[in-house]
Amino acid sequence: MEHVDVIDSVCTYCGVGCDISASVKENKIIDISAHPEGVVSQGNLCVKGKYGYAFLDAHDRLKTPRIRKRFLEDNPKIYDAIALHVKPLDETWSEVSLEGATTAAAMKLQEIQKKYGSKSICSIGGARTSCESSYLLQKFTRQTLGSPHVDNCARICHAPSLKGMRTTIGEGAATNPYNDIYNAEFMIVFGSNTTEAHPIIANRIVDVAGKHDNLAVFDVREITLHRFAKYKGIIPHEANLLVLNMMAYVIITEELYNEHFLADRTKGFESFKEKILNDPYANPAYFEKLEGYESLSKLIPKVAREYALKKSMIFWGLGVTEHIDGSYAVMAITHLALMTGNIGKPGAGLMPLRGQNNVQGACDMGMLPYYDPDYQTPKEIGLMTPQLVDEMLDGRIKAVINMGEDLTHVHPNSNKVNHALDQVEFLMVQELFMTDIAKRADIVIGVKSAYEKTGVYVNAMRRLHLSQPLVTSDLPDDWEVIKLVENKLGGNYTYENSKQIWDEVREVAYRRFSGASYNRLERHRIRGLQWPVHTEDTPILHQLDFRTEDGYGEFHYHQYELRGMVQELVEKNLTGYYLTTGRTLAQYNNASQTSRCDKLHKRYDETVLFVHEDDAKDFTSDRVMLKTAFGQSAPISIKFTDKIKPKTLFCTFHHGKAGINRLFGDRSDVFTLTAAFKSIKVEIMNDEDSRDSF
Ligand SMILES: Nc1nc2c(c(=O)[nH]1)N[C@H]1C(S)=C(S)[C@@H](COP(=O)(O)OP(=O)(O)OC[C@H]3O[C@@H](n4cnc5c(=O)[nH]c(N)nc54)[C@H](O)[C@@H]3O)O[C@H]1N2
Ligand SMILES: Nc1nc2c(c(=O)[nH]1)N[C@H]1C(S)=C(S)[C@@H](COP(=O)(O)OP(=O)(O)OC[C@H]3O[C@@H](n4cnc5c(=O)[nH]c(N)nc54)[C@H](O)[C@@H]3O)O[C@H]1N2
Ligand code: SF4
Ligand SMILES: [Mo]
Repeated sequence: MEHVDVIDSVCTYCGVGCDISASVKENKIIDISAHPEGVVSQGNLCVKGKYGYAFLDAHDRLKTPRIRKRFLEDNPKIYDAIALHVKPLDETWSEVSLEGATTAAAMKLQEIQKKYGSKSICSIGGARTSCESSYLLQKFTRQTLGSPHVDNCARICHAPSLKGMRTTIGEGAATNPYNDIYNAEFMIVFGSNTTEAHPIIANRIVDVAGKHDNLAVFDVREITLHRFAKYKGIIPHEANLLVLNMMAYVIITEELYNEHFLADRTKGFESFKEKILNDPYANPAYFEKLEGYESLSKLIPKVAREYALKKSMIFWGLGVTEHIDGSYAVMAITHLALMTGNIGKPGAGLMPLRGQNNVQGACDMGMLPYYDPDYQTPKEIGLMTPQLVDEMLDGRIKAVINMGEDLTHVHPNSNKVNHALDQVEFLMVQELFMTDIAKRADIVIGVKSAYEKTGVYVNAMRRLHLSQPLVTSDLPDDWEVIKLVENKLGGNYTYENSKQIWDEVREVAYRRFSGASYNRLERHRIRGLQWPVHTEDTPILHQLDFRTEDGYGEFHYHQYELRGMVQELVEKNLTGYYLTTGRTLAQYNNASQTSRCDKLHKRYDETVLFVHEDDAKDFTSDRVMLKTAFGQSAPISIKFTDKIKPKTLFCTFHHGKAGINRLFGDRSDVFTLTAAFKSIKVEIMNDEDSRDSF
């Protein structure tokens, strides 16, 4: 019988961080299933965990580094230096050895640094790779290149959760373990399509809601979780802060708050109370004026009451963060927990459902312009990605290092991002595939995926997982590429493996990671360790004090600002269509990995626009193009449904071909510049030609 190895590791996709067991034969994965004792997966994986490994052997996997021919022509000195390493590939690209690629990168970075200064260079990415690689990229950028400009994908994702939670309770991470769902008496899910985006967490929520009928769901459309909810909230676009302040209003006017908790653990409540009571939008009766949403005026108080009187958890997603008031809405969520004492104990707490396998880790590692590792203040604060894009347009950013973030596909205002990248002199991309951004690069270096390397990943409940290789690969790890470039810039990195980098992380970021040695992570692979990890780990945060300077939780009131759909509804003038964008189960973000796994791709191989049946009259062709002042999508097909409200539309952004992100401008969260991907008014352009062709 041929030998099959069974290797335990962690799923490479979403922030749930499921524990997997892979069966491997002759260096090929033949099966992935849930680890039988998996604390996170609990014996189940979603389709991405189960079938999402075929990308490893995709025929177009980036195996050899590439260098743009045009770049070689424009940089004859560099060409001379690496000529022996270069082999023409096609019209656009030459293949080059790793040695040659990193020499070219180092020479170009040095040239740009000399000519335009250190701050003309930036690094973006790192939420899909290991902590070790994220850590090293920010260290290299800050220390070796001397630029403060580092950022990661949290920018367009949960950066408002970090901001909102740091401001009110001093720590921007989930407070409790997923299994506390079983200890909760009441749950609110706000703007998170949990069954699609965090399915193995959703399993728990559905389980408990089925038994105890204790779930409230707020979304702008009907999602699967609504089926299991006692309170089925469907709210207008961009009304989160409105609804959340209303919940605070109910808790205050009905005196449902926890006086002891407020007195012992918080400050600023009296002034917050005063402001909420004088807030013209905070009375839930406001919804009586909004046609189609009247029932919310009764539903919101009911939810507020149960939340306040029970041991409750709140889960949220991008439906909260990807708006202009995302950070404020997160503060409004934490206010609810502070008022009711639903934090710092089992079965309660605040659960921002972070997205990528290591976006929590990338932030912890300091891949943010305003935080060094361990959320320390950096010597100099750098710019956020949207500001960097503006700097590229203005000619001040000249070089971009990109480690797995498909900027031109997933950031808003794709036309603008593309123009900005036209202006830079050097773009280097570390990737698994020739993604949209990789196609624009001067140098592209194929790297190991998570299933081919060792490293630490931090999931959405702060759980560290030491991922180990399922198969071997000759490709470099991300950190090895950085090390090579650093050495060629005259540096002194001597790391020989990821463990050596991690040991440095444990010293630099000791507040969270000092006790999390590889050895311990290995020994506790099943149970897992949640940061901060010292002698013990910390499954529940804030039990004694908040992590603000003086330990008190703080209130930061902000009034809802009338705009968009709510304004049109209140003025009885709802015109045009509001689009919201999001996810589907089988595809993952830019789909670079999932679209290369047949079993996943065939479940969702093109972008579909969901339209309410009553709006059919405006959709006269089989496909439509969407248009805004910033750009136009490709023609996309339509599906009529009663799951969304009239005049609202929903589609995904996974397939770059559809060009959905051309529609978005620079509208973004006031603090973190997180794109307002969750609501944009669009024009519909029927594609009359499409009737014949499809
Ligand atoms: N299958 C799959 N899973 C994923 C990903 C993936 O691409 N595919 N990506 C991962 C990543 S990076 C992330 S960040 C997470 C994201 O996970 P989620 O946060 O669940 O992501 P979305 O589907 O983008 O949006 C969530 C919901 O917000 C709702 N919404 C839109 N506007 C509003 C609003 O104004 N108010 C409210 N209350 N709701 C609103 C949408 O209708 C949608 O149902 O998923 C992770 N998991
Ligand atoms: N319209 C709209 N746009 C959105 C969103 C939305 O809701 N609506 N959501 C936004 C959100 S929340 C996010 S997080 C972004 C996600 O967008 P991206 O960050 O671009 O997507 P990912 O698929 O998470 O990862 C990016 C790339 O990392 C590569 N990769 C995987 N593993 C590794 C590795 O180990 N090393 C390296 N170097 N590369 C690797 C993958 O091949 C992939 O191309 O999209 C955003 N864009
Ligand atoms: S829920 Fe997330 S971590 Fe778990 S198997 Fe699915 S994609 Fe992987
Ligand atoms: Mo995300």
